[in-house]
Amino acid sequence: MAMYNYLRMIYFSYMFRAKRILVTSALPYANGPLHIGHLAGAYISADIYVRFMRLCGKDVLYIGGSDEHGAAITIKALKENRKPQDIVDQYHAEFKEAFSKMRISFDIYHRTSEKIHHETSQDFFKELYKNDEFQEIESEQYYDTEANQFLADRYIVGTCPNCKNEEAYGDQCENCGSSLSPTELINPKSTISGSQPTLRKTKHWYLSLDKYEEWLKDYIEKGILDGKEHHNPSDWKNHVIGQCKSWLDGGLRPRSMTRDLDWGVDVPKEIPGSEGKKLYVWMDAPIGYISATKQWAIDNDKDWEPYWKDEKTALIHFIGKDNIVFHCLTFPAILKAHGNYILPQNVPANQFLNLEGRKISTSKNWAVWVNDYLKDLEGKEDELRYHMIKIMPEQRDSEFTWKGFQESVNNELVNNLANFTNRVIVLTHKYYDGVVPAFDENQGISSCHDKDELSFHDSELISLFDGLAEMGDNVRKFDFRAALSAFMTVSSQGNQLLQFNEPWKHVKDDPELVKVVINIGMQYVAAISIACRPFLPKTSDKLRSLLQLDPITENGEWDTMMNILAEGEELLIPNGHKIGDASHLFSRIDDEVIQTQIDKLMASSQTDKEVKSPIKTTVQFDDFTKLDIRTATITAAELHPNADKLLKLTVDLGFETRTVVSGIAKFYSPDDIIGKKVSLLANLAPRKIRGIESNGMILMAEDDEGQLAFVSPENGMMNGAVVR
Ligand code: B3M
Ligand code: ZN
Repeated sequence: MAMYNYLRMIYFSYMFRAKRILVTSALPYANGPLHIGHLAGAYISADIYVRFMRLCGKDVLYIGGSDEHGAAITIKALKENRKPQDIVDQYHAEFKEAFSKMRISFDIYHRTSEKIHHETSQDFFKELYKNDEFQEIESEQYYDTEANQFLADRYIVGTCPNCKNEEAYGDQCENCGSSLSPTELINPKSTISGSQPTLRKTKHWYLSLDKYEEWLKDYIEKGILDGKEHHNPSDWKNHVIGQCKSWLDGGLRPRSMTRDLDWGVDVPKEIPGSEGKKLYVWMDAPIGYISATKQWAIDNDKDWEPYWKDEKTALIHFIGKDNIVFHCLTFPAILKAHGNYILPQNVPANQFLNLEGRKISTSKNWAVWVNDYLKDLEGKEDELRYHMIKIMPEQRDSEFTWKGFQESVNNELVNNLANFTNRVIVLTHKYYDGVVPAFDENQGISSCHDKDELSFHDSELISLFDGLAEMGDNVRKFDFRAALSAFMTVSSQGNQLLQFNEPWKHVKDDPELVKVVINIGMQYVAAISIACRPFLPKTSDKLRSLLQLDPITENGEWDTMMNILAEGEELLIPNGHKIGDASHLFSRIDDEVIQTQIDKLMASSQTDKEVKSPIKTTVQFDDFTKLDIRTATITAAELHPNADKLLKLTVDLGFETRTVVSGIAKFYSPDDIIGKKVSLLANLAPRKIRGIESNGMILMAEDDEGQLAFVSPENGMMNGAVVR
């Protein structure tokens, strides 16, 4: 067989150089069940990466755990009249089970209520205190006089000054996403007693983030740490750097690292004035990654320190975009202030996953709960993983729909992957009693016998190598959607091999061709059993057992495979190897199953859905006919010179053009809407809006979350048509 060392050289020079890799996934708050948005954000992505790196023989440690502090948990406890510990025990157990069923392969799944975590974070706090990293600042904070306590930001609700949402929290408005401070809220109310809180003086320890501003700028924008090259910023996602930059450009201010709370890690008692004070949850939670590593080291008789202190360790945090500032700015500053710790090599944060056209919302029950899925679609864990990877919100928000899920399973997993592997296995049984056939090495080499010419078998295995190399490159770049697509292309190539050569037609007239085709097919299936591992771990086990090959232990199998393919001396599944019986890897998901899930989603979100916009009082038909609504096309659009929220539009009614001012600038940029078909209320009295006369109104639909959409006629309708 030909030697492909040149391939090998090119390929292996790209290998990641770190000596060990420490991977973390955000610690979910133990105050409510997991939904698919969590999975898509920080868990499936991390799991692909760690499984792949283990397959490459790397020393990888994967840390997870529950975040059991913070006001979100005490609020839940208060609402349900339970103890916080009781709440976190419940959700910690649920998370552990859900993650294990979804095969998220943590090396440890820890929790922040453990003693080792309290001690580790207190040690951090003391060290920072000793290093003079804190400023003690007295400020006025909201106090609930009925409940006799200071109110954490989350305990205060009020009207958002930006979007007027009446249920904004003291730290953030979940409607418009702006981060707030409690004193910005209009009409603040305590969620404990419902009373209006009053401002009282209190003292806290503030980390001087401003002091680290330049240092953080170097780190984030240039990848330079203490004057040395640390990483290449172009390896980071644009949206991650973009978010950090906007914080840095806005100027960093000291951030309070403590709270007046009765649940959390105590401010160490050695520190004067510590009584009644707890660490801010965003101070202790990331330290949770360290305490979990310590616990793992104790359990496995290992040393934790190289993972956090040796420069040859690459630290990677997988998180959702709402946690970027804490992992890219605050935590690095805490680590720096402490000293002797490494900093993240990359923070490949994901954006958000929407569900059936709306934002996932726990309070509105608009979610697919992981534990429900695991019950309702038992055994279909890899199917969910597959679809979530395919739509992973890597660069921008994306959307889960049940129909999309069904299509992924039926068209891709069943029709492509399962179909190919099954055909190869069935044909091997049919023609060769389940034994991988030996083949003629010269098959397909043209008669001139050029020494460098590759045989049919060799060249097919080179394509296989190329496909796998592309998959691997994309995993290393955190581009998991592209990696999955490269993987599926390998399976499609396998299908094409069968389709093109039609071995079933040539058993009699060209038995050598059939042998070589089935042998190549078997090499593809064997490669798939390894390559699918990061995405579809359960399927990998199943396929290995169908092939009667050793189970994957994630201990260098990828490298071994790539070496075998590159050198061309051995095969992935040897000639003469006997495989097991055929069985399908995936089965189709029927329409009824999908409809049941859609109905369930609609019904559960309906139960406690208050109608935000009740139907208005009845009008008569004559009232309606007074409105002259016409179809029209937007032919020009520009920002209103005097208002951020407005666009100045030119609309074509067919028989005339109009200028219309519309309050949609937050949702659409001018370029996006030129050419858009719309409905226009054409006989609305003209109005001057910020200095521009508007002649008519474009009709928009607005949902409960304030999202807008055009009410457009179907394609092809003329301009000026009457709507009635
Ligand atoms: N618990 C927030 C979240 O679940 C927070 C992450 C902590 S990571 C150290 O989104
Ligand atoms: Zn808002």
